[in-house]
Amino acid sequence: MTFQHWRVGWLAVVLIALTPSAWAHLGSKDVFETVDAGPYKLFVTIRPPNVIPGVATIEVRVSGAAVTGLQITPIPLTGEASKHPPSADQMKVSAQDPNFYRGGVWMMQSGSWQVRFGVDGVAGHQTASVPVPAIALSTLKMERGMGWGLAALGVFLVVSMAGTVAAAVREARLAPGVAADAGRRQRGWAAMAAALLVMGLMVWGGAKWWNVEAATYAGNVYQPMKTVASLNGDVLDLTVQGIMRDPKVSRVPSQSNRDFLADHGHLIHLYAIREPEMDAVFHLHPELVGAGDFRMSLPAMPAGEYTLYGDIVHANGFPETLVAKVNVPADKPAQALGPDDAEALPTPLSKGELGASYRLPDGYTMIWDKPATITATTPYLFHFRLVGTGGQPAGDMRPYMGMAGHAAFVKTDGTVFAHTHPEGSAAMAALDMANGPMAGMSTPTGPEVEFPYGFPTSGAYRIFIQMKHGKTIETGAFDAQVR
Ligand SMILES: [Cu+2]
Repeated sequence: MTFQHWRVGWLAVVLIALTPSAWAHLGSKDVFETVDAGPYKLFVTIRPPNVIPGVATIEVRVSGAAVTGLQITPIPLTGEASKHPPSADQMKVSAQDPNFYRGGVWMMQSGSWQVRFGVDGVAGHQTASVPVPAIALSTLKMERGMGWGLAALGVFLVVSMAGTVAAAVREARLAPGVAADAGRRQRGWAAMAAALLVMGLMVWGGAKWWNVEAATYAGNVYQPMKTVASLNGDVLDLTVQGIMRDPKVSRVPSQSNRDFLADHGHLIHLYAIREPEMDAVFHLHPELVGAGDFRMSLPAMPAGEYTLYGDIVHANGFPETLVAKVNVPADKPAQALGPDDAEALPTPLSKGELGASYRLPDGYTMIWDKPATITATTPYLFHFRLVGTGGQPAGDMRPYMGMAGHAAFVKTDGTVFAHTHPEGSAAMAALDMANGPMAGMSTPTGPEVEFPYGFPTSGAYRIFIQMKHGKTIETGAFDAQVR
């Protein structure tokens, strides 16, 4: 009985320790992606597990050429194992909707993965891949009240078990109503002492075992690389510390600060957002000047405290969002904005919610065809349009850093930051590795852009959307209340 209870107790502790948080893209782990497999179009949602090994759940909405079947296979994004995919699993088509498929794949190890989709239909067999970073995310500290509660329960179990053992030795063979003699009572006390000793050893052993398990698990939990920002005159310096892990001990790959891949033309994409009002946003591209050292001269910025969100991609395709803070003084010298850099100064959060149309400084307007309600974890294709000064659709649309648009979904409490593209939320460099170079690059076909995305949690978000016409990079800002 005691053993069973202890097992339940340990299980509770394990479950608490494994409660999730999230990472690359900050706080937004699910992958939302639109990919083409030949003439088949897939809108893919992958929800990676919070613990590894674990099951990633996958949903696909198909369009384009008619599809008759879908298969999924998890494969590492790089390395020898990426060339030897295991056998594929069939996805299940929805009974209600013939264009909706569901499935799941086991992710056995942390790291940079892809899910390969095999599509059968009128256009024969085609494939496409979506990168998935899979990592054990965090251990949460047990709440103090819960800890005391479990400890009290444990003490109660030990004491009552010792009492039960003592009573059994003392009275089990007595007839009802007969009192135990001195010898039996003495043996009862001895049995209680022995039971306490045995259970004490069990608790001690259990704690020791648990500490070893917990330490191993902590070594296997992903942490973002520590990033420190400093400002010297107008020069911003970002120092990134790598995390090296022993592959024999840790199941999480090392995070090097010297293996960054260029992602749509830059080694880092940095959003600087003034907190807490989110009324100034800059999309910047510092240069790598040394190992883990990014630097740039900042443009004119309103003074204040900024949160910096820097997206980088490791050589194995694993993306990471680096987070740092910097205080910009009022008298900071300033440089002009770089050719790929952009800014916006929307009204402060406290001045009320931004509407679905955003007036840009040059008289253009960006419009969000906003859903009536937005719910957390639901995949959406968010649609934005650019109209000119006379209300006509904007002309002369250009790709902005190789894409029809860039989006940043930022929760106002700072717990979520996701920089995404019309292809989806996977890093472009990883998408290229999965599908071949330039597979994902979208060129604007008109003054509109769509972003597949699902908000991870309910609450207030501010969304920054960027599109380019002529030489002008427009940054629109929108607010969303997510249920
Ligand atoms: Cu981008």
